[in-house]
Amino acid sequence: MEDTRRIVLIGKSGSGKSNLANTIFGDSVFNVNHSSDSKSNFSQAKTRVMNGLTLTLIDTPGIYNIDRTQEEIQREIFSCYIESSPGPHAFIFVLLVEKFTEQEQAIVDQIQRDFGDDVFRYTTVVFTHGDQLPETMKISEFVSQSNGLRDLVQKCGNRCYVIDNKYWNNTMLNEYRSNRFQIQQILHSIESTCRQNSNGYFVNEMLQQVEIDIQKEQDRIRKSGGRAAGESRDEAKQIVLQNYMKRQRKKRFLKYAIIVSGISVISYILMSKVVGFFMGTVASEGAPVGSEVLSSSVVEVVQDAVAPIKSALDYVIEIIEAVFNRRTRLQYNKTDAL
Ligand SMILES: Nc1nc2c(ncn2[C@@H]2O[C@H](COP(=O)(O)OP(=O)(O)OP(=O)(O)O)[C@@H](O)[C@H]2O)c(=O)[nH]1
Ligand SMILES: [Mg+2]
Repeated sequence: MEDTRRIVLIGKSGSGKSNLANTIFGDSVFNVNHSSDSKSNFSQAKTRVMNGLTLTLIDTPGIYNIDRTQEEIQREIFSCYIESSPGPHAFIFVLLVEKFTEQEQAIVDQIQRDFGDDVFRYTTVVFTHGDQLPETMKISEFVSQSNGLRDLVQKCGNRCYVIDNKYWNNTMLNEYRSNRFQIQQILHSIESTCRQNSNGYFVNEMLQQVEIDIQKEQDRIRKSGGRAAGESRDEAKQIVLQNYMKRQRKKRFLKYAIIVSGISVISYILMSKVVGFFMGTVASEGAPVGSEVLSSSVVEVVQDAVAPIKSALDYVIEIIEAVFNRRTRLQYNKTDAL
């Protein structure tokens, strides 16, 4: 049986992921300077040996913050894949003991879309801010009070636990309200999830491709520099991430270039149409027209000119994006030997 476990902590910013990772390790390993502007952050992985098990925790930045663009989300998921490659054994979905709102539901739906339907078979739900839980209440009772939470926890095989990173570190009186007890339960639950999944880890097409890329890069580094396996893998991960960002930058540049050229073409055609209209009016009538007639005619000319140009440009952009996406995929399949 493999004695390594890779566990990804996921959830919105401020839910307590980094603190939970530190509570699990019993040490301040992850940076907990939570900031709403963690846009430049990538996933971070740290490894410790616990009870004979090599445990790697992957702390993600707030991937699903509402201010994230699709591009940022994709980049952060990619960095999470790199750190958890060849695939995580478990996900911990971190939520606060508070009302489960539409925002939380949207995050659950987005996780399913981004990682695939299978993700909940590998997920354990952990609530932070356990101090907010009424004194005599267990977390299962709290969950049962909300349809959204109940559905989520059911999808996750009823695996749900509660901790409090701030107040439950040294509690001796109440076993349930103690991090020590809850963390043990969480780790047991993750072990049984692994057994249920035949000791395998979560994998999807993207993760498979990321692992192939890392290994190719690692081979290249080893051949060129004779570095140790661990070192070359870390370096390979960095290079694969940089290559991904380069591709993203190229894609963004192309998109802006198309938009700017489109606007320039539209402006040019509009200007020539308007100038042509004035020249024609003056030539045929030999005198200036009334302002009302003039303004409605100009609007019509503009509408007539813009409609076909706009659809033509939409069509061109679609074709270019399709070609570009195909090229990027092909490039990606070639695993970027840059
Ligand atoms: N009272 C209490 N405060 C907590 C708990 N967990 C986290 N906090 C506080 O909540 C804030 C955010 O915690 P983080 O662990 O940085 O949250 P995060 O999910 O890693 O946030 P990002 O890194 O921005 O995604 C910090 O000020 C913590 O001190 C908890 O269980 N109880
Ligand atoms: Mg954090």
